[in-house]
Amino acid sequence: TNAFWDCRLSAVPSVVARCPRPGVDKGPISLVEAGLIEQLADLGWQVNFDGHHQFEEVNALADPPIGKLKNPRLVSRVTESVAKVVGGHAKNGELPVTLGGDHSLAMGTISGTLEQYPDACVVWIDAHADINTVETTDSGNIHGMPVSFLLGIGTSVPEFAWVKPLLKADRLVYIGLRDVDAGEKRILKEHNIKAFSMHEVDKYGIGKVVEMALDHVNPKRDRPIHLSFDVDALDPSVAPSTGTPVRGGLTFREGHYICEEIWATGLLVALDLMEVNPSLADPASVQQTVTIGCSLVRSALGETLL
Ligand code: Z70
Ligand code: MN
Ligand code: MN
Ligand code: MN
Repeated sequence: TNAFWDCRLSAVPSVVARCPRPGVDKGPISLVEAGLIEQLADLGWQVNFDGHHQFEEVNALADPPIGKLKNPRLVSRVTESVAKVVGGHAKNGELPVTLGGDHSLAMGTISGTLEQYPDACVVWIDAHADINTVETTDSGNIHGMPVSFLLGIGTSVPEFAWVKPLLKADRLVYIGLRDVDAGEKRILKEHNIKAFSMHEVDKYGIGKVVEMALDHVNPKRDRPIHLSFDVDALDPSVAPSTGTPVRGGLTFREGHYICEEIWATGLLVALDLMEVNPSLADPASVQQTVTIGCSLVRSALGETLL
């Protein structure tokens, strides 16, 4: 899916939310409608919600593919604007929470974070590596490519010239991978990118995996952390309403454990919760996914079990 919703919360002291497509693709605004803002306020956050940001003028653009890339102008304009908004909130000392929507939005959110915190690291939770380049992409879906743009690998696309290659390969770590394209596997090896697939989660357990992941990107536990969480990292039985469900994913507790541990570092500076897509399932599945989306965000923002 290449629909865009970008519902943003910025917390510590404030939260903002936006949704670019009115009507049909309400998407992650469902988390806000389900009471996320009140839930965060109950956790003690001062929440600023600035309504839906609209991108109607971009949606109206003629946007033929550039090479294989689908909706390149739409994705570029929206993500660039997201980068500015997230960067602005980070600059104000707020913690931006972005609810998506297409994971290509992370090009914007991570650009915004790294602009303000150049030494930040990225913890990317996903079934997919989202690291295809113009050369390796089969689908042309830009949600399968944001990481390569942030790293500055592959042939650059003039339409995306605004994306600065601010992310270093050793400041990135993945957890949850299980659907990685052949070209992406090559890129991960070539750039020595640390990735914990579901195989490692099975082998070591989630506790050890999160510890090893943080030891890799944040050995002294002194770097700001951007957590980019794609709900499809969770098993489809846990979070069914997403564009590309892949079986064999994280359990409910494994997903929440990751969020709890990242929060416990005291280093979280930005959070994405992406690929929640309520248009793709029956009402009960949607409800389940939205509820879990809210509880993942709460866990990442300090909710504890005791
Ligand atoms: C595939 C591609 C992807 C999300 C699918 C899939 C990538 N590697 N990411 N769903 N969220 O199209 O590049
Ligand atoms: Mn998508
Ligand atoms: Mn993703
Ligand atoms: Mn994914």
